[in-house]
Amino acid sequence: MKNLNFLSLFLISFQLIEAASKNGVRATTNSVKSYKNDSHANVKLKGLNDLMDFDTWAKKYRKNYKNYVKSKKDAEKAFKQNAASIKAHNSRKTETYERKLQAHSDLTYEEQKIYRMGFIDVSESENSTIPDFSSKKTYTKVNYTKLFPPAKDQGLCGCCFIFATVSILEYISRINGDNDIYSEQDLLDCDTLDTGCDGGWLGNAFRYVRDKGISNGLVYPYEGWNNTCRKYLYPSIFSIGEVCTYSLNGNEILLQALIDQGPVAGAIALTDGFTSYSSGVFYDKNCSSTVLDHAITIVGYGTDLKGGDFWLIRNSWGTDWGLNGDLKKSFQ
Ligand SMILES: *[C@@H]1O[C@H](CO)[C@@H](O)[C@H](O)[C@H]1NC(C)=O
Ligand SMILES: *[C@@H]1O[C@H](CO)[C@@H](O)[C@H](O)[C@H]1NC(C)=O
Ligand SMILES: *[C@@H]1O[C@H](CO)[C@@H](O)[C@H](O)[C@H]1NC(C)=O
Ligand SMILES: *[C@@H]1O[C@H](CO)[C@@H](O)[C@H](O)[C@H]1NC(C)=O
Ligand SMILES: CC(=O)N[C@H]1CO[C@H](CO)[C@@H](O)[C@@H]1O
Repeated sequence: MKNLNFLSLFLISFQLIEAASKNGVRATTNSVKSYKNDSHANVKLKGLNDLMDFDTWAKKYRKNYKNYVKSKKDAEKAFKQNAASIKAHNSRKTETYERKLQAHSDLTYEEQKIYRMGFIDVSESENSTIPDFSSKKTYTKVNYTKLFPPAKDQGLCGCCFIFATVSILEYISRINGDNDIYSEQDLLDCDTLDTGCDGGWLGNAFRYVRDKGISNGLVYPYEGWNNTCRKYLYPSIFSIGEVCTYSLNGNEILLQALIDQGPVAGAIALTDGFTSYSSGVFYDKNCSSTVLDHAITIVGYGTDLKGGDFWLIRNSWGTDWGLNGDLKKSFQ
């Protein structure tokens, strides 16, 4: 079993949330976020646009409303509202990003918040003195995506914090030349510091890996709901040493962390626009608070002619979402 002696977990605060969603956010941490039969989560289709009607869309994503979180009628209603909102957004010349229909366009924004996020912000920052990023290197852009496997899909289970954690471990594996895939299901089933599909904290997930290690994702694959722990069947193949948590607030410190340290596990607030992001630089003027509810990985940054400076965000909603699973988020 490989053991890394030191791992810094950087947590950042993105100011990105709809004012209207503030009250709803916390409530979701107590609700059931798992659904056992998300057969649609891994459908991968490219080139879908926002002009499909419901039946065409449902067929393309192989939707089956016999065993789903809502009825077909309610799904169609939500779909139509989403499609209208996407169309209106995409027709506005002032927007710096485009939206599209996605595999979960039959969920309302409120339902997306129940089933698709799951970051519980315990506002812990054990290690308050941020390391001295003294390299003083500067680059106009950084893009670590080649050092990650393709974006994975959490399905209808609020365990984004596990995917963000595992993505950092898989990055470490790639810089070590191992190309391992690690098991989100291991943490989902066995990390009792967190609450599986009901959400959790990045720091706890990293601590689980420190204490118990993590299994091979190819032999203990993702199922999308909290099942019984089968760690005894699938022993750990990797673990980490020390876990440190820091809050990186501000663009400068995050830039330097990305250059000196590599990708950063963090969290953002989920907005309606985010759920249907397609391309361009995501900027949501409704964002005002520091309430965070969705864990992601910051895998780079760059500058776009139209949208300006952006962070490159790796999400855990599959490769069909966004830019092959990524989003460019404005520095603003
Ligand atoms: C999941 O859905 C499939 C197809 O609709 C169905 O055959 C299966 O019984 C469902 N499983 C559960 C656990 O509901
Ligand atoms: C981070 O904080 C933990 C808990 O207080 C401590 O054990 C650890 O030594 C600290 N690490 C660093 C690098 O400061
Ligand atoms: C990052 O790199 C990947 C793989 O090399 C590439 O496909 C992607 O377009 C890049 N993203 C950005 C924002 O530059
Ligand atoms: C921003 O908030 C306003 C008022 O709550 C709402 O009407 C609008 O749709 C929101 N914009 C986006 C992009 O979600
Ligand atoms: C991570 C997590 O929440 N695991 C739970 C999954 O469900 C079992 C059985 O209900 C719990 O014991 C685990 O704590």
